[in-house]
Amino acid sequence: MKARLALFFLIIAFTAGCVGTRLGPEDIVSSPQKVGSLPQQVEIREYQGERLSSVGDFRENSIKGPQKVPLEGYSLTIDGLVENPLTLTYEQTLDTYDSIQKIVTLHCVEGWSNTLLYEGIPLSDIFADAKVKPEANTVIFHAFDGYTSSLPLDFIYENNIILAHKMNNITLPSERGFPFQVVAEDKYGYKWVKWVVKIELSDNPDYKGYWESRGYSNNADVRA
Ligand SMILES: Nc1nc2c(c(=O)[nH]1)N[C@H]1C(S)=C(S)[C@@H](COP(=O)(O)O)O[C@H]1N2
Ligand SMILES: [Mo]
Repeated sequence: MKARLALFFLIIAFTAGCVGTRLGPEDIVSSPQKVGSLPQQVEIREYQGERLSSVGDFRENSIKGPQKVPLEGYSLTIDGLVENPLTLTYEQTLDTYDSIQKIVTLHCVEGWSNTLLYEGIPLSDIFADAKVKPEANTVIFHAFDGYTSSLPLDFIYENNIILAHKMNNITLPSERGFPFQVVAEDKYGYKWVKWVVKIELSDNPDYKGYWESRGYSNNADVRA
């Protein structure tokens, strides 16, 4: 009898442990959909014959842990070296700009990587509206958790870098950067800023973001 009771508690503890440490797909798929009245979304794991990683496959190691950005009061700001600074709500951003899809792999410096279908707005479309000044050459992304990172403006144009709002066909889960994440393809994960609140056009190519100022390369090219 005592042994049975012990086994019972062992199972409970084990189950609780699993739930506590691992994010189940249910948590992820259901959380951001409360925003507005979006229809139920289902994560895809395959696209045009290619297997995709899951939104739950990422290691969560953000500098201040996962952020829950409230849409109430949220705005995306584009400022710095622009003639026409922009302040857009989440809805305005999605209504104003068309999105494109890309399958892209994120490589973290820790050695893991994930390949997903990202959907987002080409930054060049937003920059066209903001009227980037000719002296701008660097784009600094500011996040809700105080994190920053930057990319060369030319790199963004040449690779048609997007600001993602969906991954694997579902709205970005809060852990993964809702409402917006930079999809800095071919650059290490620390350039993929999550929870973007401000995009600043700058003329300082030596700007150093959070990890860059702690010794990581500002170039961040993933070695092929
Ligand atoms: N705002 C913000 N964005 C961030 C980070 C962060 O700490 N804060 N971490 C970066 C790093 S190091 C990686 S590898 C990618 C993916 O991190 P994740 O696995 O925690 O989602 O997000 C990047 N974007
Ligand atoms: Mo990372």
